[in-house]
Amino acid sequence: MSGHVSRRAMLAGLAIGTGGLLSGCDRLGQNEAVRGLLFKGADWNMWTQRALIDRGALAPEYRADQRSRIFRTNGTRNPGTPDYAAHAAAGFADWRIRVDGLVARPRDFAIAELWAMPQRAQITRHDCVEGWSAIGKWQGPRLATLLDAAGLRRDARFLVFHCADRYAGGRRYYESIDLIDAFHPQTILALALNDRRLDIGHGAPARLRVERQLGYKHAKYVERIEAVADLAPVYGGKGGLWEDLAGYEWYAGI
Ligand SMILES: Nc1nc2c(c(=O)[nH]1)N[C@H]1C(S)=C(S)[C@@H](COP(=O)(O)O)O[C@H]1N2
Ligand SMILES: [Mo]
Repeated sequence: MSGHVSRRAMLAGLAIGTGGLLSGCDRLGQNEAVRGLLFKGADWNMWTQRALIDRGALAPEYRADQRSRIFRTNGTRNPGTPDYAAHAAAGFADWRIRVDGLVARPRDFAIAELWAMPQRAQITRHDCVEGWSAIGKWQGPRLATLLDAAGLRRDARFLVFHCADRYAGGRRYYESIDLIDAFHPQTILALALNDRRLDIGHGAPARLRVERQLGYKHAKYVERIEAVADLAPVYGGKGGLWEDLAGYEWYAGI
């Protein structure tokens, strides 16, 4: 009820009205407007405030010499469809990532356009729920740059990543994140791993990096990013293929 409304307002204010606020947790508390949004509502308890501030914190970053010698692949290692094979053969020159749903200007991004955007590189540790980790350097534009270009609407609350690969029964791999993760400074659409263009195994031509969460959230083979108000009507309704099929947590914080 009112809790729901103020949470939405807070997310909209943080993510859209004040882009960049989440780049540091001390700045978060220093801004008058945000402090008002966060701390004045009677329905906001201390736990919620702490949780939100924590969500803006950065994942640890590592030195180049700490990178894993082998960064294994997991899940789909090649979507294997004729369409994907044709794109791969053409070096993904015609691949487009569609950004649509609750945006003012739905649009397609070519991979070359993503390379032309300001890039962020980060050396982070990937943690898979199956019990393996690897440290690698990821590079690409911030997701925020695409969302700003498309004009995210104020009623948007989640971003759904539709992938090119399908699992048994023709179910598409998909994942979703909220606006805090969407505008987190380390959330990028990675185009390169360890200074090389992403290979097919790691999700070419573009895959999500959402560094505060487990591996299955990092959607590979992204072909569409849809802004929605509610996850219930999307595929199985739980916000991701493994959430739908295997009961994985939607928020897989690490
Ligand atoms: N499209 C798609 N994305 C995916 C998966 C997948 O099967 N399909 N597997 C997920 C899982 S469980 C993990 S651990 C990582 C593995 O990424 P990597 O292959 O680059 O190591 O991708 C995630 N993203
Ligand atoms: Mo995983």
